[in-house]
Amino acid sequence: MTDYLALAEDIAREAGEMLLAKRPDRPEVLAVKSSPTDVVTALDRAAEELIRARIAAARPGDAVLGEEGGDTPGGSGVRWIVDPIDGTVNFLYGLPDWCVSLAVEVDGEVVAGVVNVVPRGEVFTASRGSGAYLAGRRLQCNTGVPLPQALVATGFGYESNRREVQAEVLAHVLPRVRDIRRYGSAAADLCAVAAGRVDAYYERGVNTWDHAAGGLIAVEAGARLGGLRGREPNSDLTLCAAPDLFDALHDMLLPLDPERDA
Ligand code: 2AM
Ligand code: CA
Ligand code: CA
Ligand code: CA
Repeated sequence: MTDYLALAEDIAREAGEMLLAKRPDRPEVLAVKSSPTDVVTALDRAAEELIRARIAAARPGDAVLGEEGGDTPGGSGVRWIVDPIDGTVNFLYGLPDWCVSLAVEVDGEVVAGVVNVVPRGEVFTASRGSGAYLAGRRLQCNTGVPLPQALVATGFGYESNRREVQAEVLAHVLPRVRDIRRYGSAAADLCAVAAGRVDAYYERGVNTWDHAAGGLIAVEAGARLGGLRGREPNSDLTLCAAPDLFDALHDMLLPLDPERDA
C-alpha cells in the first residue's frame, strides 16, 4: 500500500520551501474572489500547480480537489484535497500563520493529513488510526476544560454577507469563554486544538480544503470534529474540541444555528 502520509509530507514540504523562497516582501493581490477581502496571489496558484504536478507524477490516476484549481476527477478511488496556502491574508502581510494543507482521501475517508505551517517551521501530520504528530511528538488535545475556562480559536471567512452573522455569534460566545484567538488559518487553528494551544475552535462556512487535513490531525489528537446537530463539519458551523467541551460548545452555539440565513 502506498505510504500516503510520506508522499503528502514530501509534497507539502516542497511546496512550503518554494513559497518561502519565492515570497516577495510585498506579494501582490492577483484577484479578489467572493469579496474584496477574499484574495489570491500568484503564489497560491503556483503552489497548487506544483502540488498537482507532484501528485500527477507519483500517482497519475488520483483525483484532486484544490481551492484554486477545482475538481480534477480520477479513477483510483484516491482523492487529494489541497489548500496551497491557508491563511493567504497572513501570507500577504508577512504574518506567520499560513500553511500548506494536504489531505488524502481513500473511498471518501480522509486517511492522511499534513499541515505545514511554513513560517513557523512546524509540520503537523496524522494518519487515520495512528495518531497526530509534530516534530516526532505525539499530540493530545486538552481535556476536562469547562467552557468558561476554554480558550477558543475562531475565524471569519471572507464572504461579505457573513460578516454580521459572524459578529453576532462572536458577541454571544465572548462572554461565555476564557478568551478568543483569531489566527487567520482554519487549518492551523485545527492543529492548535490538536497541540493543546487552544481548547476549541469554531468557524462558519469553512470549505473541505480548509479542514480535511487539520481535522484529521485534531481527531487523531483526541478531539471531536463536526457541525451542529450531527451535521458534517463544512455544512455550516465547524466545531472542534475534546468530546466534553465539544458538547458544551455545541449547545452554546445551537441557538445561533446559521441555517436561518443560509
Ligand atoms: P484561505 O486563506 O485559504 O482563503 C480565515 O478565517 C480562514 O477562512 C482561512 O482559513 C481562509 O482560507 C478561509 N476563507 C477564506 N475565504 C473564505 C470564504 N469565502 N469562505 C470560507 N472560508 C474562507
Ligand atoms: Ca482563499
Ligand atoms: Ca483555506
Ligand atoms: Ca487557500
